[in-house]
Parts: sequence; structure tokens; C-alpha cells
Amino acid sequence: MSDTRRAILDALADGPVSGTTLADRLDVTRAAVWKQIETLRSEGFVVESVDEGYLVAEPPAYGGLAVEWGLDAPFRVEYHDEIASTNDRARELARAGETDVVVLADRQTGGRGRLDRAWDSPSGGVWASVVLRPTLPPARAPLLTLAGAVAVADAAREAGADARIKWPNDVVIPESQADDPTTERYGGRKLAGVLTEMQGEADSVAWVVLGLGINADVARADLPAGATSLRAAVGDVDRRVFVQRVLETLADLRDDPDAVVDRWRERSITLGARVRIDTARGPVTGEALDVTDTGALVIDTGDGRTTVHEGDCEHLRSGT
Ligand code: BT5
Repeated sequence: MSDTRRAILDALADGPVSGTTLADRLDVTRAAVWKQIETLRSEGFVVESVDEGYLVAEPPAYGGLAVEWGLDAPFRVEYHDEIASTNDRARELARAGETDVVVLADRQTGGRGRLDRAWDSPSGGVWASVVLRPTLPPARAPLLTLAGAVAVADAAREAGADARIKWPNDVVIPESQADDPTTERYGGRKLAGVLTEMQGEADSVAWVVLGLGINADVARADLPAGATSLRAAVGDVDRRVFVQRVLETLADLRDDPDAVVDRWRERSITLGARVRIDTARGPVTGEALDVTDTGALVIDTGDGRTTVHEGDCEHLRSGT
């Protein structure tokens, strides 16, 4: 998007403003302002001409400019109706030196989970990848994954869902097995996942791509077994506002990494649960006690405490 268009959007966010004022403020001609207003209209903004000047009566329902409109976070949004994987596109942008940009898509044809697993990404979901250049040491970079999960869980809770976080990166909605015998995994149905990819040296992180996959306005029938969506839990949400909330929380947390772990603990469904973590070096079973300040899980195995840094987490029924 052109800088002028973004500047006009920011100026209009505070109410009606005249073409002359806009032209003066942005140091462009009135004709250039008018051209940008026409472009906004063609992209779905309802811009009215009132006595005081231009007024945005309504933003488009969804899209890049729609999400940027009124967004209280310093991100640019690149929107695609369809893309293979927002993480792949975000990596390209990161390698090209960009930062604070979000790649957002309505559907993905090659969405990826961890370990190259497929991630189902039908139309109506929120498939987003955020390019960040944090000042964190690499060992603390996993905190961003936790921050992503907190941001998604909080936005889902604001939308009315009882969203909780399963270590390390799943946002789930608890559901008792008795109520729903099709629930495959004890510990809830998966609403969202986070895929973090990064590049750096031993002592510094060059960039992080934080991929967020959230089943928003999607039917449960279009998702794998064990998954759920906001539509199934609380009905369709305003995706524009939902994405804004996620990005705003993320921006707050990346500026305050020390707050991440406490926020994560408050939302966790894993702490206190009996879990099995399948790590690259084999399974670890026990009671999940805590997370460290780098996001690792501390487990009481019965033979002492151990700390796991990666793996798939399964919640077990007590006594198994
Ligand atoms: C994750 O992997 O949970 C990370 C998912 C990240 C997806 C986002 S979407 C935007 C960005 N662009 C991408 O290409 N990816 C990111 P993992 O923990 O490995 O879970 C993957 C497993 O979840 C799969 O093997 C399925 O069992 C299950 N799964 C697949 N699609 C799902 C969905 N839409 N909802 C819930 N579970 C799903």
C-alpha cells in the first residue's frame, strides 16, 4: 500500500477531515488526495463527503486495509484471498529485510504445521504470519510462540469462547468427553496453532516469523477430527476486529517479554495436568508443574523434575 493511502487512512480514523487539510498535512496535491480516496472506495471503504470533509462511514468487512483501519499496533498488512502458506510469504519478506508486516490470507492451499505436517486452512479462517525482528537472545525467542498463543487465546475469550492454552502452542476449547464422545483428545479441541520460524546467529535473532492459524468462521466439518472453530463455539466473529485484537496484544507482549509467561500461566490448561510429551528423544510422562522463563515445560516424572523444550503434548486422564 502506498504511504499516502496509509497516512490518509490514519488521518480519517480520527473523524471527518477536509481534502485541503489532508493535502497540506501530507504535502500532496488535492487531486492526489482525491485519487487515494477513490482507491479506498474501490477497495470497499464507504467514504462519505460531509460538510467537514471526508468521513469513513464503514470500512470493508475484511482485508489488508480493513485490518489496518483503526489498528492500534504498528503493523502493515498484506492480504491474499488465497496463498500457499502465509509463513512462506512472510519468510520471503523477512529475508528481504522487512519487519512488522503481517501476511494474512482467507485460505491457504499449502498451510504447514510443525514438523512439516499439513495444516487445513479453509476459507473463513484467520491464517496470519507476522514478521518480527526482536531484540531477544535466541534462547528467549520461544517466548514469542507463547505470546502468539496468549494473543489468540485472549482474542478468542473476548469473542466469548472459553479458550485455553495447551503447551506449547495450541489454543484449545475444553470439552468434556462425556458431553461429546467424538472428542479425540483429552484436553480439549484445537482452535488454533502457532508455527514459529526464525533465522539468527548464536547470540542474536535476525528475524522471526510467527504463524498463527485460527479456525474462525469455519464449519467443524471442514476441519480435522479433534479440531473446533469459533463458529462452532460462539458463532461467526468479526474477523477484522478479531485480527486487530490479536495483533494489538502481540505488539504489547513483544514490547514486554517479561509479562508473557505470567499471562501464559493464567490461560494454561496444561499446568497441573498429567501429560505425556513426545520429544525427539522419546516420551516424558508426569505432572506439568510450570513453564520456565524461556517457555520450557517443567515436569515431575515421579523420579524427579525434568525440563522439556520441544515436543507434542498429550493430556492424560489422571491415573494413567
Ligand atoms: C501447529 O502445528 O499447530 C501450527 C499450525 C500453524 C498454522 C499457521 S496458519 C498461518 C501460518 N502459515 C502456515 O503455513 N502455517 C501457519 P502442529 O502442532 O504440528 O499441529 C498440526 C496438526 O494439527 C496436524 O497434524 C493435524 O493433526 C492438526 N490440524 C491440521 N489442521 C488443523 C486445523 N485447521 N485445526 C486444528 N487442527 C489441525
